[in-house]
Amino acid sequence: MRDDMRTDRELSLDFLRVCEAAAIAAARTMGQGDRSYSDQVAVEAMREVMDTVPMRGRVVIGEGERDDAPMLYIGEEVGGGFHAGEELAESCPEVDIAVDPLEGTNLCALGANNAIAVLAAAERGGLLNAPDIYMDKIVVGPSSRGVVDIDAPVKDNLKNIARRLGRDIEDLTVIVLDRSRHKKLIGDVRAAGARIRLISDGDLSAGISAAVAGTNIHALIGIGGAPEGVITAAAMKCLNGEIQARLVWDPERLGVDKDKVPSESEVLDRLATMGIRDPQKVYDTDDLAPGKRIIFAATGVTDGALLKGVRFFGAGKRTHSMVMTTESRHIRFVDTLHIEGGPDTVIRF
Ligand code: VTB
Repeated sequence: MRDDMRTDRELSLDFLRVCEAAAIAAARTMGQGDRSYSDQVAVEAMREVMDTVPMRGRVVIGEGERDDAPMLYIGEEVGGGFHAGEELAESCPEVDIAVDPLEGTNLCALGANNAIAVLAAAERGGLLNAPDIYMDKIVVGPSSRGVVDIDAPVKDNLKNIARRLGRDIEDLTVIVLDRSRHKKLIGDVRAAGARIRLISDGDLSAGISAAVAGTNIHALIGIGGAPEGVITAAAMKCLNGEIQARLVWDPERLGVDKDKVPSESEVLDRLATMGIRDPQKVYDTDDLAPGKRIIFAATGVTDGALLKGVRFFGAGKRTHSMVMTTESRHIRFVDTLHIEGGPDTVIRF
């Protein structure tokens, strides 16, 4: 990297501001019961602050294709570097960005736990350009790295995780999205003896919790979105965790009617145009986030296992975030007071 370029550490603090803005906007709509409105305000806030970041960013995972998404669409160029003069632009790093301005739109709309605003960034090509289809995932923390296999029976994986953590399977908690497609998985986890936390939404923040000791979450297993799998992988690179994943489009496995999901030929065509030659491939952390220089930032929207939700007080707001980079090896939990009141504003610890 050139000396005059913004360092990843500096950029990470810029991305922190981006996530904070999205989280604050979404949190204002908490409990209103309108998930698309919550999402929309998060997207708008994220997009606005993104342009103040001195970079030449390109969205690789975003709100969808250009035609359907007015903002943060895949391929959109974001960042102040595009508005700067040529000389200044040169000093703005080129980065690929994966955003989820509001992960858990339903959670926010209902005021339920674990909604977050999140993004990951890397050097060009550092994040897989994943299709917006389903993905089967298993996510574990550093202690269990290398002992799980997405194709192994659930019981074997749980046995290995328990051994690594020096406990019994009965002492493990696994997070699973509460969906009919997970009937067999849930049965297998129960039969193995582990405890389960069924969640209504939000497998990205759940995956991150699995990689942080002390959350009492030891694994995330099951089928969620592929784009979120890439962002999870970026977090795993910073947290030394592991994700294994495989794309899924078979309606039977998804437990949905054929007409609810794109047909196999449509999916395969789409994957081919995206350069994915082996649709059955098992992706590991490095396949999903091959970047050498990854930045990850997330801010709590509603209260969660790792992050507190946004709090509003008369003279401002308070946000709780995590920011990390593979370069600096710092995991920062950031508690920010955004003061809007005058000089008499009381700052509370
Ligand atoms: C949601 C969401 C997850 O996957 O479940 C979605 O809550 C896909 O599943 O956080 P459904 O279509 O069954 O809701 C995630 O978005 C991310 O992986």
